[in-house]
Amino acid sequence: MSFTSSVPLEARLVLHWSPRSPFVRKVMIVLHETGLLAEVDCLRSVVGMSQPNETVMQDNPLNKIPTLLLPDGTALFDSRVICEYLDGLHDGERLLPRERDAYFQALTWQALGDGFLDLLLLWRNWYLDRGLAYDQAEDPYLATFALKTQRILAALEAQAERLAATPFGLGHIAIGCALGQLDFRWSFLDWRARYPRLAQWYATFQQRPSVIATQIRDDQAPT
Ligand SMILES: N[C@@H](CCC(=O)N[C@@H](CS)C(=O)NCC(=O)O)C(=O)O
Repeated sequence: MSFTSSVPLEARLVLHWSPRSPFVRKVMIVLHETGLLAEVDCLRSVVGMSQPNETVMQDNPLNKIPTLLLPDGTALFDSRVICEYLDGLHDGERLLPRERDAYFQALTWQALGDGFLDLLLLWRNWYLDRGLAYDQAEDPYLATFALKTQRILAALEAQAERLAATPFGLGHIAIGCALGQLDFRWSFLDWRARYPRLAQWYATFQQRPSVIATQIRDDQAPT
């Protein structure tokens, strides 16, 4: 992988990328885990819910990253599609298992992790845009974001042992990226004390080289 600010050569994969996007991080973890990192050029792309990016939108009308460009110009999105595509390009252990029950378990965990991320991004935009405190109880949206967060964490706490006992895969990656986002933007929530088994699973997740190599960071690109 190399990082570039111009449109790269053909015959390589190009990823609309940001170091502060947890959905991009899913793809980056998959690239590390599968040994495909060297096949991809990362194009720093700044997007936001109120920040359309013409270059990204030419490839993905949703204005979202990650978006992956194949050598023939085909654009793949979203992170779920990209991760599954990459998982078909390597000979190692699959991150999306082929066995039916395990496959649907992984997809459901991925849906939970991705849904949690969607919630966290919406929640932050909601209170910052309105100049509110994140937990202003009179705002029904903020109260519901907070409630759903506790319910998601409680659901994950109940599944922590199962997560630990299941071979590492895309479901783990999505959930780990959501918890990483919680630490990155919501460190004041201190969720570990209330959900110790999940915290234990997450501590193990954090030790993987692919996870260490893809820490979310704010590069201060203008928003
Ligand atoms: N479901 C999408 C979500 C991607 C997403 O929301 N990405 C954010 C950055 S973390 C984004 O592109 N936001 C810009 C926008 O919503 O216009 C995925 O899994 O890739």
